[in-house]
Amino acid sequence: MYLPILQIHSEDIPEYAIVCGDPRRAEVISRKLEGARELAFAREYRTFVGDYQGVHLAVVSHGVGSAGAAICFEELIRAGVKTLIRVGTAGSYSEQTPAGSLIVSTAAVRTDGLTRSIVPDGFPAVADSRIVEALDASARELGGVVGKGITVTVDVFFEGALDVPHKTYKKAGAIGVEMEIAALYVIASLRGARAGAILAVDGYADADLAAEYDPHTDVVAQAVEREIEAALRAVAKLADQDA
Ligand code: R1X
Repeated sequence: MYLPILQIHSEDIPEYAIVCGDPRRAEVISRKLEGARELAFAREYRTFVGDYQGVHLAVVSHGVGSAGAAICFEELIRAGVKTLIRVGTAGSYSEQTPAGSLIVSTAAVRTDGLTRSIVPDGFPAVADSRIVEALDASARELGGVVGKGITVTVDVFFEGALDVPHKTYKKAGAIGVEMEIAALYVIASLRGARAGAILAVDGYADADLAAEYDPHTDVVAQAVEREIEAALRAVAKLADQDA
């Protein structure tokens, strides 16, 4: 089967995939694989395949925002992917997870427009528990601060006339915010796949904690390195369980 947006063929796509927003990050991740091969680079969607500890997997970029990322998730699942792990960045709501920490997302608050258009209100966006466990264990093996909990998926990066109610989400127990996980978890549920996500914190989203936003620091780069390693180890653990 040909997937026209990603411009890939299902025959080339394995059951495991790591997805990330940034096409350049997909290339960085692919360099950790044995026999890595780029299959396509169409719009923001860049697809590699290769092996990690004997497990064949795809690494694919999905761009920024739920609507565009949803196309990537849908086509990957149509191509035969059954396990999707998002490796991304997030703003934190908590001083327990400052810039440079990792967050494993157990569920996402659906404030995005995409999932509102495909499932009813109240339908949950939840990670697969075995993926959460594998990501959490792998992240802890690597050291550094690791938080685990509910994240919020928003469509808004720069606020307009309306406020994004970060304080309310924080009060309700969410620990971070990003822009694609709700789409990932809902689409995985709809299409019978499993999904999880690990995020490198690049600053505080909470206005009371936030300094100037600078995601290009050493501490964030190191966290991105750790989350990539954690996601790859999680894929190896899951493949081992599946064998
Ligand atoms: O998910 C968010 C989005 O893809 C996190 O980083 C991007 C915006 O900077």
